[in-house]
Amino acid sequence: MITGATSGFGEATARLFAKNGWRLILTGRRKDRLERLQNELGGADIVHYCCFNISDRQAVENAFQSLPESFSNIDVLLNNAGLALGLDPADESNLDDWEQMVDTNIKGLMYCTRTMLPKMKQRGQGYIINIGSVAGNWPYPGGNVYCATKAFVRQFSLAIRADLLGSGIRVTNIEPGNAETEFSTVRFNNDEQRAENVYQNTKALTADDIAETVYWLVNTPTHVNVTTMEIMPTEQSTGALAVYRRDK
Ligand code: NDP
Ligand code: 8X3
Repeated sequence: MITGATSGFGEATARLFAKNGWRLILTGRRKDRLERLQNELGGADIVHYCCFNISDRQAVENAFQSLPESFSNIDVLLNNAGLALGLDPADESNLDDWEQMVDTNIKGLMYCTRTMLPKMKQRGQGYIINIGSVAGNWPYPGGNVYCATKAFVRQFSLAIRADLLGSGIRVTNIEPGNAETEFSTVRFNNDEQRAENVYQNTKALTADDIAETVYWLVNTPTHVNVTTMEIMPTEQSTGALAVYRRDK
């Protein structure tokens, strides 16, 4: 099951897994894209899609409860749906944007995980792969709530691993750096020029890089649990700590 499969990492992962013979449950809000993917990747026997807003707890529960029998045993949950909105300093940020990031990146991921875990535990197997971010480790100006949501994803991943010890269920938090997807278009409210600038004159990660990472993780032996994986482009690094200097 891949949340946020209508673009970026989620879509690339869906394509790679379908190519390798997996059956998929794909989610997102854009039904036209889900329908198109279902048709492209082999039809309703191979791909089941659920169109819902992940921040709507009831909708998440309904989607899981109404899975067809043949799709009801989930081997891998890729908690990928998420977004950043804005890059303004904390005192100027839009509080609605903050709420939407919390509702999507934190609550949506919580709802999917909690709704799906009991069945995985009952089966004694499964894999939860969360998409965190370097932003959860390395705060930056304007990142404020987005960074904080991804720090949640990191700590939640580690903490549920502790709960699941002995269950046979694996948990990994992937923490990508700069990757060219629709991420910046969404962050900058469809300002394409501003989004393009993020990837200009630098070689960013691609969605396929993350898809291949997910595929590799899933194919490691079941006694191996990669706990966290931070992946940056070669052309990205951390910066120095900032020091404020007063005018003389
Ligand atoms: P995209 O914008 O390309 O994809 C985001 C996906 O999330 C879409 O499929 C979107 O589907 C889905 N989504 C967003 N909000 C909701 C919602 N409320 N309900 C259901 N689905 C939702 O970006 P990426 O592929 O880059 O992002 C995927 C994940 O990777 C996110 O969690 C992001 O924070 C993280 N990430 C991205 C990085 C980057 O630089 N690109 C780096 C590190 C982490 P739809 O709009 O159809 O609902
Ligand atoms: C996305 C990467 O650095 O824009 O999580 O926050 S960054």
